[in-house]
Amino acid sequence: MSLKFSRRDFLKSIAVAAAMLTAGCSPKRDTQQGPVDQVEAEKWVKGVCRYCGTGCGVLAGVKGNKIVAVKGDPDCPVNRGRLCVKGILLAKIIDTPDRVLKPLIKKDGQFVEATWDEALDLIVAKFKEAIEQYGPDSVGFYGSGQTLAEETYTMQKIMRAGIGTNNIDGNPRTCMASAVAGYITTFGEDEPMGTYADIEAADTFFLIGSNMAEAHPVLFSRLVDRKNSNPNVKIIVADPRKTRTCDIADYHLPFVPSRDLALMNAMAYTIIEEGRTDEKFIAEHTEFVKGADEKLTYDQFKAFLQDYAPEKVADSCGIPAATIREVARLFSQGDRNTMSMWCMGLNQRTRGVWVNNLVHNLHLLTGKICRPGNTPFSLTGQPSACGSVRETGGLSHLLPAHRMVANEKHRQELAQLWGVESLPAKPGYHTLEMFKAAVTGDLKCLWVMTTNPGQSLPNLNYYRPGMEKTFLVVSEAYHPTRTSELADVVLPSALWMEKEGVYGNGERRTQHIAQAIKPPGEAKPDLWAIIEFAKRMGYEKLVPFNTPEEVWAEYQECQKGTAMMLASYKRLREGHGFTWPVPDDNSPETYIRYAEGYDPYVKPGEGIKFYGKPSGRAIIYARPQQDAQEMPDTEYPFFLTTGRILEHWHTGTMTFNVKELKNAVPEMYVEIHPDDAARLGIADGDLVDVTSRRATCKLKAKINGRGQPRQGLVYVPFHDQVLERMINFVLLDAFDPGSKQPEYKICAVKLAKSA
Ligand SMILES: Nc1nc2c(c(=O)[nH]1)N[C@H]1C(S)=C(S)[C@@H](COP(=O)(O)OP(=O)(O)OC[C@H]3O[C@@H](n4cnc5c(=O)[nH]c(N)nc54)[C@H](O)[C@@H]3O)O[C@H]1N2
Ligand SMILES: Nc1nc2c(c(=O)[nH]1)N[C@H]1C(S)=C(S)[C@@H](COP(=O)(O)OP(=O)(O)OC[C@H]3O[C@@H](n4cnc5c(=O)[nH]c(N)nc54)[C@H](O)[C@@H]3O)O[C@H]1N2
Ligand code: SF4
Ligand SMILES: [Mo]
Repeated sequence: MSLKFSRRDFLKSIAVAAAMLTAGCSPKRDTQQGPVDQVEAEKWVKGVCRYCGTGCGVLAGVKGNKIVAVKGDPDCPVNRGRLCVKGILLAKIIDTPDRVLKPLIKKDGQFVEATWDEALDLIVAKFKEAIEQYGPDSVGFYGSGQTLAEETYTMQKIMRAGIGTNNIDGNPRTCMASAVAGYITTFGEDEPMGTYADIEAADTFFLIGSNMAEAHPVLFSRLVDRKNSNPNVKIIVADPRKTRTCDIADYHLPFVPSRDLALMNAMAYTIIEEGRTDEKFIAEHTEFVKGADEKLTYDQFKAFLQDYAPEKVADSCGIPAATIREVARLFSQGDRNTMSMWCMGLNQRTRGVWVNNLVHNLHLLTGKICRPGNTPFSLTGQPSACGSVRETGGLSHLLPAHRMVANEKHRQELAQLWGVESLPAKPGYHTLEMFKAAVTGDLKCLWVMTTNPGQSLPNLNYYRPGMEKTFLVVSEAYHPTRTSELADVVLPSALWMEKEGVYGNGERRTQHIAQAIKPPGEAKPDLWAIIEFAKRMGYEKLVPFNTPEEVWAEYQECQKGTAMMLASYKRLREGHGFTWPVPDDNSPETYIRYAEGYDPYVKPGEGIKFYGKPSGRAIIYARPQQDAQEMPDTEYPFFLTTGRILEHWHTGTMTFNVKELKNAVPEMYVEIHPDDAARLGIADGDLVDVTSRRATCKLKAKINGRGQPRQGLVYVPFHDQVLERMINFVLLDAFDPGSKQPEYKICAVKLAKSA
């Protein structure tokens, strides 16, 4: 590995960065990429990209106590040296003027610097007082899919085994909860059965509600490679908006928002009607269910689908029946391998779980599952939503290693392991409930870590006053943010490679991040703050560890006896990530779960076994079309959807600190269909009022931009920090009754040129 960038590398890195800015992915693998103004390093330290769930391996070039360059790790199987523009520019998020360097305490409305002792003593006093007066459920923790696994594991243990409450939730509730519930209801176990390697083995790709080109750019580049090297590959993109992902699509289905339940039922109808099912697979490995657990026969399921003939639903979906039939045929064609990928377009919905079930249905009906290139693969958004939250038990209803709070046996197993009598059985608050309890005053103390809910929750006019009212602790790397400004105490956090720990990406790959540099000022790893808090609360016995490695060793004990065994620290330090299950240090990583020959928990002769279900069978669900909670009407005639763009990350605390990214897209905007704009007399660049029943945002119109919504739909990215452009004020806070995930993707608005 060369320590110095040559002039050629330097020029190449500029060219690569430029190509990515326009295309969203790098043209070639194994290129060396680093920030253009920093070209020398003393050593390269192995880590994982701070941003998306793709989980690209990185090497951080260190000189003194500075990261001077970041390049893709050529040995990481995820990206093989590639990075997108955000990854390349990661070094620039570290030395910024808005880093928090000392604990801050709010006094008379002003933040004043404090010592760690003062800050922690105050937090402990407030938590103890609330618990004594109002009980353990009067406090809560709101975490993130961007924490390290060790941080969330430790915090959830303290909340449950120490304080005695399940009030621990996190932003994966706003992100992955419907995918989790989809996998669990259908297969009995969370997380995908396949891995990214399925991309290189699939022929038909069904992308629905995912803008991979901008949200998972390096993974998208693997899809581009697959298509370029194999002319037989066909890509179907189902999204109400034409996105950059459609650039490589053979079919784009711009259906009416929220009508994808009907769309996928129509595909299932076609597959059955035209005899394109795998009857043997259905008979051996599936059963049919309606509602929660009402058993159906196959014939009853077929009868249910009669309402969804493509010809019957074409108009309401906005997609011609012939197109629906065509993509159903492509999906189910016998000699082709089919991989589905989806993301927030399905999850952030009041019927997010159902619509997840419907993707699984298509794979189960056709038997296109648990074989290379055949898989329903939910794309994970955050770098460690899987590794740090779904796996560690970082949501109010989960316990470590995919156990459930509602399961008494699971609670007992962990109570025994942790040396406590019992764990609380009462369900904790899910995200919106937790922030609502802050509004109503039921939640007295709230600790927020590695997330920015003051900007990222929906219906902000309702929730922000609650954050101000409750005793709010915010662990942050930067200040002010839209959440830290509402805090009573801000704790300065070490960022990314200023600390050591583990991330788990969207393909079950557990990867280690080494510490490359020391944090600035008095910033500390969040794990340190959590352990100090625990000790001061009197829970010394629950935190018999000081290092992430020691936490990991205990966490591995919790995994024993489950099908979710992760790699040891030794292996993680040395290797380039392992896709679990890896039952011991000699086990290879697992490519395909539930399949004999791949999954160590499936015995010889068992073939395919969905062991998450007592019957060993996966469930095909009858799920009817249900529209979004708030559909357009005469007063609010447009659908509004929200999401991401390539250059920015969520609330922008990191990416607006990188001048190349900030300059690329300095402010957010509203994408409008040209015909709608013409009708309303709106020209490109005009300031537009986007108004819902809850609030108005003022945004510049973007017509024929990189994304083109269908008629009647407008789109706004949610990265802006300026109050009048923060679209989350406009959104409603309806959520899925099963997963409790908010419906960020759909509400109704009206548009008018700003006065
Ligand atoms: N650059 C960048 N990358 C990121 C992130 C980031 O902030 N910036 N965040 C990461 C995170 S945490 C996440 S969760 C992922 C999200 O990744 P994606 O889900 O791919 O991105 P989004 O832009 O949120 O939404 C995807 C698409 O859903 C579509 N959609 C809207 N309504 C519907 C509907 O009714 N049905 C369907 N099927 N689709 C609909 C939208 O038009 C949009 O194109 O991105 C990750 N990657
Ligand atoms: N309108 C709309 N809203 C959405 C969505 C949408 O599609 N549309 N998507 C939702 C989804 S999927 C998601 S995942 C959420 C994301 O929403 P958030 O999690 O609220 O957004 P981030 O900007 O990722 O917040 C992470 C915070 O952690 C801080 N940070 C970074 N590193 C560290 C660290 O090591 N320690 C600590 N303590 N802090 C650190 C960052 O500065 C930042 O403020 O947004 C949700 N909100
Ligand atoms: S694709 Fe995702 S993980 Fe990879 S470099 Fe870009 S933001 Fe980082
Ligand atoms: Mo997310």
